[in-house]
Amino acid sequence: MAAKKTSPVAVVMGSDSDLDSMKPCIAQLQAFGIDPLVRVISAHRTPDVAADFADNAAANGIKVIIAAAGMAAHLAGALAARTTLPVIGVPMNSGSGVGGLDALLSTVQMPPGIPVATVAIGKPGAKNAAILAVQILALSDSDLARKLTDFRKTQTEKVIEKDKNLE
Ligand code: RP5
Repeated sequence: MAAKKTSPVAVVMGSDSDLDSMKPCIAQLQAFGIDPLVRVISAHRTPDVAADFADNAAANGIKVIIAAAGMAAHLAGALAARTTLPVIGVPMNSGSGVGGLDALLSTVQMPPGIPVATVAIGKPGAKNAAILAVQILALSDSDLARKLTDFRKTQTEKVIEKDKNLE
């Protein structure tokens, strides 16, 4: 039997239809040298799998969970309810006609006591979820902290360069 993949970061999405929006998240994590555990788990369609995943996440070596879902997006909250690991929620624009606002409100409006760190809708949020996960891990990982500093420096240099190109 193949060994179960382990990673400090899990990227969970409610449907494979969310994968395209979550590619920037996976790519950004990989750019920091993190190969995430990627799963499709639905709070509504596979609630038992979601519960089992959250219950065992910490024991399986996961340190941060990134959860993406669209429409009535309960995945991040449902996972956060069953683990004390930090959960980052990414609202998806599922094409429901309201541009992801449904998922944004469903993800961000957690009751006091069970936080979900909610990022922007879609691809921009997906990228930020990865960076936020790295920032959390970097608190106890000096190598990642160095990579974050470099990432910010490069980002700043790129914007200054773009500004120069307009002159
Ligand atoms: C949510 O419903 C998923 O996260 C997805 O954004 C949306 C639509 O899912 P599919 O019908 O495309 O599987 O649970």
